[in-house]
Amino acid sequence: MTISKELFKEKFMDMLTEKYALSVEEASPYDLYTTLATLIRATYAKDWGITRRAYNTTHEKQVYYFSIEFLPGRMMKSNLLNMGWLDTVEASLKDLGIDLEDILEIEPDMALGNGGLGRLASCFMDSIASEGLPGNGNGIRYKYGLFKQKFIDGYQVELPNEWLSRGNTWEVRRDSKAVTVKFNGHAYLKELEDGSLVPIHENPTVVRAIPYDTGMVGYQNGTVNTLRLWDAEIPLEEEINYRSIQQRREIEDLTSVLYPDDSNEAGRRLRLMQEYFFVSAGTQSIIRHFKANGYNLNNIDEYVAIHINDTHPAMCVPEFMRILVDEEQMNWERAWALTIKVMSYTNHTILAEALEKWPVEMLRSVQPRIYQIIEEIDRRFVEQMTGTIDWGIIERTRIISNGIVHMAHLAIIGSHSTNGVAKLHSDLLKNVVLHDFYRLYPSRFNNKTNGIAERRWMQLANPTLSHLLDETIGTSWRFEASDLYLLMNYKDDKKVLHALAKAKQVNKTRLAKFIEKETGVIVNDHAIFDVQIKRLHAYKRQLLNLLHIIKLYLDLKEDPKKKIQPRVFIFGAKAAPSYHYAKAIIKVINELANLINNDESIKDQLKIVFLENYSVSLAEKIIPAADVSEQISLASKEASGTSNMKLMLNGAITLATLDGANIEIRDAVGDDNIVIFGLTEAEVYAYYEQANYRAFEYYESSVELRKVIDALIDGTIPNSSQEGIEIYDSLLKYNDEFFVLRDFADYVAAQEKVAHLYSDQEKWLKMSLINIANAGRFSADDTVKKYAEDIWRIKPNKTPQQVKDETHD
Ligand code: H2P
Repeated sequence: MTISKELFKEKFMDMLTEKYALSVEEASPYDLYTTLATLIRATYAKDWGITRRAYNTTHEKQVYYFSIEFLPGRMMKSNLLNMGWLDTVEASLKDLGIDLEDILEIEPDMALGNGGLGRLASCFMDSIASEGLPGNGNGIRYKYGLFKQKFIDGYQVELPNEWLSRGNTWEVRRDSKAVTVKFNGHAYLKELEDGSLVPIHENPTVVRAIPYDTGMVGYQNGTVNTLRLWDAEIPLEEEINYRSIQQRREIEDLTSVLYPDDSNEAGRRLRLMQEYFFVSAGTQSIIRHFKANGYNLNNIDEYVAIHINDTHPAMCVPEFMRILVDEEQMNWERAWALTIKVMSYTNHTILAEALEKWPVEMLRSVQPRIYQIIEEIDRRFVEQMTGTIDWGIIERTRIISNGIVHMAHLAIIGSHSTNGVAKLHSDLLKNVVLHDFYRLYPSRFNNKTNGIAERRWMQLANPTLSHLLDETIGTSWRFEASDLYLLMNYKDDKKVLHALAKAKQVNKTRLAKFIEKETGVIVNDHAIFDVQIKRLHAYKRQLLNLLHIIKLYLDLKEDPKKKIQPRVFIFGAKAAPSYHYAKAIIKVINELANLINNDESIKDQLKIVFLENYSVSLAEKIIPAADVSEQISLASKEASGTSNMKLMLNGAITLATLDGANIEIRDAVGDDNIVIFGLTEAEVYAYYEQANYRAFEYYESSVELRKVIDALIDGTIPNSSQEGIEIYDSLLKYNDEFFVLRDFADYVAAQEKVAHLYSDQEKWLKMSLINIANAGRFSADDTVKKYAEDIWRIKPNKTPQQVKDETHD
């Protein structure tokens, strides 16, 4: 799909005239953006059609990745890169007096996700297409996506993120593919004259689900897959049943926001409805598609794989059963065997939030027929297991117990594969969290360590370093991330190390300018850029980072002559709207930032920057400029992490606990090229077993720590006494759930080591190079290939060129 400059310019100007009747000089940046977006879409649309037809004609098995979150960020630059157009377009626009970067900034982030879970889904979409694998995404087209974060007086304030307000060029509404989804009402089995039973769902609320499809363009291979996101509407023939604004609003609300407030019953119910909505719409459309194309549902498992990304889409299991049994009149046993073969499930965290549980009453009222099917699955499970194993195990693994429906149990029992997302996490699932299930189904458990789309996190985000890599090791790494390893040949090459330093500096200076523009804070761009970017959560321990900064501040105040390795601490994080404690941490970080950044005596030695509204686009700006990657969760709690991989790829040195994929990063780079500290997972579990952690003892026995903790409540940090007390209490009164005090001294020592290492620039640069060179193993391309081979059993389709040759399309 290459294009010459001349042809591009001609097409671009024609499109501008066609769309707006404007010349380049007259057009606003927004006009230019939509013109370019329209042209891009029109260009890949042909391959999109070819890809779809190829999947239909070759009858290759396809995977459908069901996820309540997708976090693609901006699409324009990624599409240009993957089409092979990026350089030509950039140069052509320059000829026309347009800076591509200005146009790219117009695009709102497609932020239909929260953190790692949704971003992983989007990296996978990119990689699945880039590997030419037949794969589709299935999710919800949230009108507002994740909230827009503002800081007002240091507090997080959530504003609606109106990403669709000016339309979305990438999506195609497909009215002809709409399906209906039923909620509420009453379900029962009616006995017919011949004695057979038929399921009846009386008085349901009927909602029309409309798909909006977005092309997922593969990397220079002509494959364009589909991300299908569902919107809810009132069906025309049902309008009479939706007379009040209130009733209409309920339907609108279904796809309004990601994660409705779950601190109240109405919010939780809405969330459950959202889950059934996209599960039912997606599953129905898959089966309809395969039926329409003449497939036999009796061996649907040879054509379809459905992936349940975390427990949110776990109702795929009963919905698939409902369609096969109720609508297609298949017998239960056959349908169940097929369901298990079709479904697979990924667990993304051992925290309770991932193991969703719904009260029986709520599930029954939201979808009574689905509840009946779950009950039947549960009944058969208990029946099948009785007598073969301990009753205790059955009690702990069954789907419905004590009035609660356990969605993870449903996903495991109803699928052939359960995987964790890093080695340690998968081991914990097998040995601890899901151990009972592992005893029942050992062969279903496996590990798939997460990966990242190196295209976005290096080629798009870091052109400076990308060019240096091209000059040093050639361009093959752009296609095959493992070729980054070629860089190892230069680990002692002073010229390359120097060029690496220069590239990092360019990125740091750029970020410093951005920081000044956004926050007014002027940072020293020769300081260590120390970065922690991820959801704000107690287990991720932004608090540990905060306490260390307080320590540095107190040290400098105590001894004004003290010199430290200058640092800029950079944070990016959103707290869930009802997560009070996380918001308190944000407030205290912001107040400390205010204090330190305005303290003349501190000068350039210390700065804190908490950038608002952390997002994929913001991450693309921060990551290339990072020196230090903070991966400091309590060991065992971070399933994998993926910012650790992105930062490593961009040459940051990881400062980490032995948690999640940090362990695999350590294995990849070796102990000398990472800074490890803190409790191990085994030590954490030993504390749990012996119940002998006493946070107070750490406070009591360390003068240094005491000073730091007291600073939270003694007025040192202004305007945050309430929040300071809350955090203080979490540590001392409630015994510090995430062992922050236990790891503090170790963390301080590790940070001192970082400062020391940084002072020897040559050594630091070599470490940085070794990190970049070894980041290839975390390519999502490889991760999806493993999913494809081991779990989904799908193969890359014919190349579009082969298809073109055969079909003369
Ligand atoms: C979660 C886990 C991460 C993991 C990611 C993708 C839920 O993301 O906590 O450890 O890497 O899924 O598997 P996050 O915390 O960023 O929302």
